Amino acid sequence: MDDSNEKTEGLNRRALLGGTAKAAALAGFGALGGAAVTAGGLVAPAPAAAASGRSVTEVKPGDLDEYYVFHSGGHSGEIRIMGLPSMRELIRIPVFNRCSATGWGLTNESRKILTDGLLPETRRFLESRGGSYLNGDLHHPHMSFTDGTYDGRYIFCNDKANTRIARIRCDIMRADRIIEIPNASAIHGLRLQKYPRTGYIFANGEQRVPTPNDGKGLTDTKRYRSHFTAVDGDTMKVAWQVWVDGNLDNTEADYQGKYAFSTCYNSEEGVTLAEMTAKEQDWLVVFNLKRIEEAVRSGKAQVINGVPVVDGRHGSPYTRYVPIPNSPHGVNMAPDGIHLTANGKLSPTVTVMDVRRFDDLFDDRIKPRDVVVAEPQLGLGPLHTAYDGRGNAYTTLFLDSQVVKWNIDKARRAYTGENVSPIVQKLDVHYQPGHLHSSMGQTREADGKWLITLNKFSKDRFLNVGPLKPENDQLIDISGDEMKLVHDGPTFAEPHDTLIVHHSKVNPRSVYDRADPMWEDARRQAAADGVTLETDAKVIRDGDKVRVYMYSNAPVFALDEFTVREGDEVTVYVTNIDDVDDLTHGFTLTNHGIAMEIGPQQTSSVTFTADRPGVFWYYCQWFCHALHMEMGGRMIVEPKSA
Ligand code: K7E
Ligand code: CUA
Repeated sequence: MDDSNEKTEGLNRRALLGGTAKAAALAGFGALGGAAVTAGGLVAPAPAAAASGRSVTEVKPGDLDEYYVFHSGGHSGEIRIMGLPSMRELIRIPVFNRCSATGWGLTNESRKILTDGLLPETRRFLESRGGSYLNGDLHHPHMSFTDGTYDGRYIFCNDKANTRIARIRCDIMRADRIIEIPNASAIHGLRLQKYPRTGYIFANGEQRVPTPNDGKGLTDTKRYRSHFTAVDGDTMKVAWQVWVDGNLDNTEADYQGKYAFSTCYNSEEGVTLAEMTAKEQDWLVVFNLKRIEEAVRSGKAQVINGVPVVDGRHGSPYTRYVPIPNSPHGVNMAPDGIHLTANGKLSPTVTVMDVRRFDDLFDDRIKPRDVVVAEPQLGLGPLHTAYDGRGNAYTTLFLDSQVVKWNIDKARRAYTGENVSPIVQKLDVHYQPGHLHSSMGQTREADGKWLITLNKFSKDRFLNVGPLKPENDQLIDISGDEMKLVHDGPTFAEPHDTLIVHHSKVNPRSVYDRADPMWEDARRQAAADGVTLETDAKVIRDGDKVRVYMYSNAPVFALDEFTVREGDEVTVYVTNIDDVDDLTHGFTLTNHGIAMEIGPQQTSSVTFTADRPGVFWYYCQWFCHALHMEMGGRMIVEPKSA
């Protein structure tokens, strides 16, 4: 399709459809596969033609990418790191999922992280189910900030499925703390305090549930609440929560450290789809951080399940509600520190607010809608907006299967009645985009070079791999006046959001620090057993508990056999004493469902019951040496009666 035609006729067609946008949108959401065709009236899209001639995405063999991309893994529960512009997947970070390769969810160290932060009632619930959740729904990874830009310390992310937040250390690219959020249900939107630093993690409990959710008043929906949560990113403790009206969706923070914002749908507070979408307007909730902190400090909050909770429903001093048409979804702060957009989803509009007006709003000098400075009609199904740092915004149009580039200043002028169109260009993407993200675009240092759109449907873009198709993450060059589609990237379920971070911000280790807190328990136990992890190979019997200590040094384990008795509870500690970049070992115990990684200078451990007599070989599954195949040993399990 010719984009220039689309550019000139686009707005009129949308305006025409505007009145029925909601109906079209709802119909489209019901029949997603064909939505682009039915709702937008579009013909089949043209193949990606923009990359003609030179390939701007090529990273030659041996060369490095310029950016890290931290890609959410959606309901796979993990994060993937990609390189940009190559879009090569570099590695995966297991977070809420189990990982066969690394033993995440199996090792004592990772199980501790997965279980320590669970609420007591959840631990009881999981006791008969292996102790920890097996799944997660990771939507929103975000890097910690200092002074409005990424500082390379941590990545925080949410688990919508099981109401959790994880913190990932960027020095080793592993989670070190995962907490379950009390009172709230289904943490969806997650963003970080940008200024002066992170600071707070802001998290939206999307679903409304009774508070406390203790089995009383189950059908009294007046008692249902959505909780907005602020977590202290340093301690990973919940700082406070706020009750709001409606269902919280996405969230964002300003560059001044004064306010957080959340989009809400279901201002109707209904429990069925029809009830939830009945009204033409929902809202953006603005949270006044100082006032909330002050209320918590002076004891005005009620403590529910150990968390101070303030009532931020309509009329409270802690919040203001800005009406936004209709079921707004994404909320995105521009790098100029001034403009905030709420994306209409069921409305073809994006609402632009000037955050400098929020002080007046809280002092009741202006009305909520007075903070709105533009509301351009962009197309059908606006979900998320990104920025290039040059005054332009890029919004995904889910139903139209397009990205629309528009100019913030022109949108403001159009709002005051000037006859100017803010739309710069519309580009077809394939298909149905959700999030999009520009390089460094959620920081003060937005550099306007790249844009990734995360498309929910790939349909015909790749070889048919069966009924379940990959998503399609498309790379768009935004460095010039025109957006150019330059790469199709298939991904597994399901990137909702992504981060494009310049490589200079991130500096991971190549080998572990022996003092790493991750295996503190192993260190303590070894000391109690009189064992030095790095130099001892020992089997310690303690009743029917057996602790096996060994180190590994390519291509040998320090123990080539150990003997236990049927029924023993066995813990194997392996310390990789190789001090060499990229020299990871593994420990796989045959027919016991056990495998774990042991990175250079790392200690890993796993506990199991040796409940079958026999000979079981263990081996190193990480190719480490010319004699890697020979790196192994035997666990001999003597029968009880012997
Ligand atoms: Cu739009 Cu969970 Cu950020 Cu999906 S959310 S698209
Ligand atoms: Cu050690 Cu393979």
